[in-house]
Amino acid sequence: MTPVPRPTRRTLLAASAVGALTLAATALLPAVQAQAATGCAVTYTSNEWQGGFTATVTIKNLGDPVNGWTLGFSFPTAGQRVGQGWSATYQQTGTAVTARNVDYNGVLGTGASTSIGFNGTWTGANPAPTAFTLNGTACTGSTTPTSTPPTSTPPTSTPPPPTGSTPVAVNGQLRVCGVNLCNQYGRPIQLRGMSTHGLQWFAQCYPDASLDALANDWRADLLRISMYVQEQGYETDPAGFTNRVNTLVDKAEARGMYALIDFHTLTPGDPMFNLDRAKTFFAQVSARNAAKKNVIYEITNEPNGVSWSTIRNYAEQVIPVIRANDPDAVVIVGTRGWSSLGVSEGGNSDEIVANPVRADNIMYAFHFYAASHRDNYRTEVQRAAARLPLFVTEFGTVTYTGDGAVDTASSTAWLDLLDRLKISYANWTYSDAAEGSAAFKPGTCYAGTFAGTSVLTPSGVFMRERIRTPDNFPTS
Ligand code: IDC
Repeated sequence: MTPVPRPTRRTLLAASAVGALTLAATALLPAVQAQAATGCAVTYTSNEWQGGFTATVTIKNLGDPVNGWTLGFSFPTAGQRVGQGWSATYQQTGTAVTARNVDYNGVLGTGASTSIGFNGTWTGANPAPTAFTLNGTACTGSTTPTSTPPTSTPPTSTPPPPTGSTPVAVNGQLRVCGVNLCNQYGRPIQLRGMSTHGLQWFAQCYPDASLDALANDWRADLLRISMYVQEQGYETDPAGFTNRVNTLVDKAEARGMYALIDFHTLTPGDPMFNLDRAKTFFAQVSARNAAKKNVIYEITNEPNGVSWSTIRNYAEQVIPVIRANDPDAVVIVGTRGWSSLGVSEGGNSDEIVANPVRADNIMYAFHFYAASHRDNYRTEVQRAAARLPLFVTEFGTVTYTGDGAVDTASSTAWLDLLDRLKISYANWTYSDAAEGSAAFKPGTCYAGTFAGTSVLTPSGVFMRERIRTPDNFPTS
């Protein structure tokens, strides 16, 4: 019998340096014992930089179901400290750390997994922790598969022909391919749809009848779910807003539409202000919606007054939280100057090309308001689109205030450009707000009829005409 090679400490550290490290049988025991072990298995992934790191820990329960758990582990060096965490409550004494479940992830059935994470600091070296335990039982199990394919690997077999005709039935799980958004057949597509207004103000605009009209009368591909964080939004009731978002994800899915989950930061413009909230929110929605094919994550709406490097740092902390639960979902990152690729603050997309977010399967947001943003913005989008995957997650036919008259010429120029470049878009807003950007006349939502043109504003009429033209999704 060929002896199983025993991994050395050095290979363990080398694996740690490239990112994902599976602590199977704490990687130091012969493989045969790892297979025999039960209890739990832990995967520890860390992204580190000088002095700091973000860790993601996936816990798999291989034993009896538990209701409430404590994960224990030890840092190999005294210089490693847990800082801000999410999806668990952390305590550290010396090098020993415990992480206790929070209320939504305490139940772990046999074979179930959950992901938690934290930001930490280190001095000297930052090796992966050892001696993981779950409720006191050593986690010597193996997390399978041990060779998870990278998220950008194209499907190895051609998917079968679609069995339905909705956008999600035809296109399936999306992924970024080059500078495009591609469908399950690996072909570039454009999604066209509408954004909700702030859920805290316009919940009455999204009953079933409204989503039926969006799917069947407007024939939209996409619903952007705009969850403000401030302005009486998420921060006032995290569980309530998370539920509202999930409900709309389900309603979009039931009608075959994609759902873009918009963490609608706006003021303050520094996404870092909401970093902890973002981690908590995205840990929950990505765990809950991981199996769905229709979910796209937009991690920050419109960063403003901050550098690209700050936005990038935010993205590189939030994306791993999503990936830990939903590894194949597309994630969209906001850009500098209210998602203008930097243009509204005197920059351009070169800063992103020079320092892209270090993650696969991501796109960059571009926003415009047609009556305010014209040729110089269009020129930059056309230039950037050759180098970066772009998604217009929000735009208006009016001025950037969200009000005023439709600028038909500029809106048409914009949408013709986006169609030609196959850049997906969502229009602000599918609501009856008393402002020019709203698609419905004031009072429509409480009246409860959404289909047809009689309930629409000029912006609504214009957008419905653009969106309801036939899609052209390749299926082979
Ligand atoms: C606007 C709404 C308006 C609301 C305001 C408050 O239309 O009713 O009072 O937000 O925050 C954006 C933002 C989006 C803005 C929109 C129009 O993403 O939240 O909505 N806009 O001003 N960026 C550029 C324009």
